[in-house]
Amino acid sequence: MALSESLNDHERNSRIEWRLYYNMLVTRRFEEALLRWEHQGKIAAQTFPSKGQEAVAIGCCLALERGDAVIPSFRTRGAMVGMGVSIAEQLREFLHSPLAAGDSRDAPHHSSWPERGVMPGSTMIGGHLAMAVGLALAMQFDKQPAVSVAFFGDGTLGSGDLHESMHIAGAWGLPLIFVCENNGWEMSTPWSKTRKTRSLIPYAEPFGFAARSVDGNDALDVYHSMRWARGVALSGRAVFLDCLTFRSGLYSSHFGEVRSGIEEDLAEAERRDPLKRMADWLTSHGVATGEDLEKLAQEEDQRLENTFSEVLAELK
Ligand SMILES: Cc1ncc(C[n+]2csc(CCOP(=O)(O)OP(=O)(O)O)c2C)c(N)n1
Ligand SMILES: [Mg+2]
Repeated sequence: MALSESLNDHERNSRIEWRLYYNMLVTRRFEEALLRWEHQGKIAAQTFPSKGQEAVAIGCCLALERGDAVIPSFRTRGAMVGMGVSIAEQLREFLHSPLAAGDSRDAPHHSSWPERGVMPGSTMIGGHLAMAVGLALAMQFDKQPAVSVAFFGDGTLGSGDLHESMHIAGAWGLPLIFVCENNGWEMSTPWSKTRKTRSLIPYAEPFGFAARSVDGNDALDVYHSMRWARGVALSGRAVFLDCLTFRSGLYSSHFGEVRSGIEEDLAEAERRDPLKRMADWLTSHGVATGEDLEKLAQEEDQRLENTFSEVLAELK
């Protein structure tokens, strides 16, 4: 008998490694479906695929606790998934269902579910960071055992909002965690054209942030780093997690790929793919077989199509 057969569903579903894998899978298949549906003319809003970067959002959000709040970047779809917002709820935003949160007036990549800890983002790069600082200040005032988390891409370094936000959060020791989705690109501009170091830690530490370099393609490293960050932030020091990763997909479904000479980087990203690595962990530790994972992906695709039909029916 394969080891995986000796684990019942409850034992498997309660394992953090399984939950990390499953949430990353949902994020990837959902974004692939969004691209497909857009090409088929079934939805109109654009998608900013996080392919290759899913471990950052999922590893962080699964490490959080009730009462914590996150503000996703325009590319952090996984934060919505990881905070427990269902696919139906997210699809309602794309399809303008009458049941959509906030009347679906927001772009679907900035939709929010405050009661679930998902706060509205901003299309202005860096525009959400001061709001995350404000949330952290409110948590500190109210003596809540909670943290405020903001995700942003490394292209945000050029935004004054990042520096102003780090300045005040560092000085006041707010329960704030900044998570950089450091993929080395700012749209189609490589990092070396816009800053001195690939890492953003040298920019964060002088503001008083505790900082850690994270393998953003390793969901377990991200998860444990966020557990550490949460403890530090609650003890009175803001934290910067510099998650090194690579964007394997397009900038967005409306904006074609113009990064030339990235073939080797793409091949390396494929080898270090976060889902593949977590799948290897699960199979090598006897938590699942390759067939289990294949079946799971097929079921997930079917569930997505069913959910699309259900949400579409709400419009009639
Ligand atoms: C204030 C502001 N300036 C410029 C833009 C246009 N813009 C959209 S995304 C982006 C760069 C994003 O870089 P990064 O956050 O690293 O995202 P990546 O493409 O790597 O995921 C820019 C300049 C914007 N949205 N807001
Ligand atoms: Mg980037």
